[in-house]
Amino acid sequence: MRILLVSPESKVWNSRAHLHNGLGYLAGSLLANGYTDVTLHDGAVETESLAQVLDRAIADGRPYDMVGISAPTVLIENAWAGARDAKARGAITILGGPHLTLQPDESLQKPEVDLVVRGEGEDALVEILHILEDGRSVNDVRLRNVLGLSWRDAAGKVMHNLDRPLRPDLDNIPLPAYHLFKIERYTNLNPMTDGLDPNARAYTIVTSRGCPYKCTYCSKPITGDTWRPRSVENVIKEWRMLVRDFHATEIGLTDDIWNLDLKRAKALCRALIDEKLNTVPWVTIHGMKVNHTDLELFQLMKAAGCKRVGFGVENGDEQILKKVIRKAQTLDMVRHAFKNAKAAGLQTMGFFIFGMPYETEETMEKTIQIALELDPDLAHFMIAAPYPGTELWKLVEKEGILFSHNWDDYAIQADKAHFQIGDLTADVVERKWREAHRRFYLRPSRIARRLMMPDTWRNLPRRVQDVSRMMLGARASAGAH
Ligand code: B12
Ligand code: SF4
Repeated sequence: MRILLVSPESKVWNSRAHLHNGLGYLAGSLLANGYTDVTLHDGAVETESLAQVLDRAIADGRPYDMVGISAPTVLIENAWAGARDAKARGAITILGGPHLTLQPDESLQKPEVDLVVRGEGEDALVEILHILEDGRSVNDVRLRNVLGLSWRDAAGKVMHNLDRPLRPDLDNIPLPAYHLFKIERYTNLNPMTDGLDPNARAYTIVTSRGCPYKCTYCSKPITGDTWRPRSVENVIKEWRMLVRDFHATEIGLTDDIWNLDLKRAKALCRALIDEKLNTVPWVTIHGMKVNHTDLELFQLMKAAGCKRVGFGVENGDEQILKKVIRKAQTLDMVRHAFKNAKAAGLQTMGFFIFGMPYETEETMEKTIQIALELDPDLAHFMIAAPYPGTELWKLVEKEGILFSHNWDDYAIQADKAHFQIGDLTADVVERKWREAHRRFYLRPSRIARRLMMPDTWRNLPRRVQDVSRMMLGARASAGAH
């Protein structure tokens, strides 16, 4: 069976060319189960369109039998377009990923989508292919045994099988098949700070899945509320592969919360030092949770090669943090973590959200103030985006007005507010968001620091675009969706 796994091309601003860990895992499981003819198409780095790839396969007399497409909410329209291309060329189409897990029905209304996988897909995909490879149809009754699958029966009725339980034994999942990616094309983890070297090899790793916290804006449809760590040995095995086999020059941790268990986090750092893997710098991509840190952890991270840590600060108002975001952390905990990380010699990054429900101009001003006070090397200011399934989504549905029903408008790093609740208008949220960028980045000390960085000059056109978009409110011509 010829299989093509696809991540659609993204038009979301600031999207980076990160390895798609999920597709890597799916491919790893397929290979381990005897499906050896697997190709990966990551729209973020490809030069050919999906249609061109499919046409070339047909012209070569080796068409793809199955095309599996991955989609978070913002990419679902692109995923449907990809499914249309694949279906028109005779392939079976299977969609999976965060958005499909949240809204499986919507995609099964589309004739171009044959099957939808909800939740983690490694086992489900293998089970489906076992059934389909006998030449059976996508309506075969045996599909009802595949947990987490949504499908149509022979009469066309949409069926949702029971959910697949989260796999507790992550160590037993085959390692991601990164050799199938165009691995040399992943050159930066963060376009605002990295990407200095066009020949860099910047890869990501997931050391645990899930998070027990319940921040109201956070969408965790795949990894869930139960924290499932990989053993330190198993993580080191993959880390070694990234460094020794794929020559990584930078590594990013993309766990929901890699430091939930402080003891394990420290053990991982010690193992990186012992294994001499600390020569390759690494960063935390998703914010660390401040209340599971101490000075020793940051010191060990530094010794283990860590270059930069990110923290979810979110808001400068204690009440919004506690009652609206339910972040389970106080501003003093945030201050403490920043202080320790800086003392250990790490660069810092902060994530801040504007326009959560019940915010006012004053609470957003407090967010700007805390950003200025913490003074991270990099501040990511984002506008609240409600994703289906989150508490924020439910609240907006109940009490607010949603401005757009187009899924491709659901980017967090967009420059437009997505909803209004109460008196706080979109204009005020967008104005404070732009003001945050201006007041944070246009301080003389910042400008001086920025001008010293070589990438400022190397990427000048992009920098000018970013400045006009974030600080003046002008739509960037490229990248904005
Ligand atoms: C790393 C990461 C990124 C990276 C790379 C994303 C990527 N290409 O994988 C970057 C920084 C580029 C990124 C960008 C964005 N991200 Co992001 N990201 C993550 C993060 C932290 C980890 C992803 C990961 O590796 N998961 C682990 C792997 C194993 O899971 P997976 O990829 O989902 O794949 C599994 C299943 O989904 C399923 N599956 C997936 N695809 C398919 C396909 C088929 C055919 C099948 C059968 C199964 C299947 O099987 C896989 C294996 O189990 C997640 C949080 C999370 N924990 O998932 C957020 C997350 C996916 N991102 C999110 C968001 C909002 C964004 C942005 C929109 C932010 C923005 N700019 O506004 C952009 C979207 C741009 C884009 N092109 O995707 C949300 C998505 C919410 C939603 N409802 O869609 C998440 C869940 C974070 C959150 N908690 O809110 N992101
Ligand atoms: S934002 Fe981070 S800490 Fe909060 S629920 Fe999501 S993953 Fe967990």
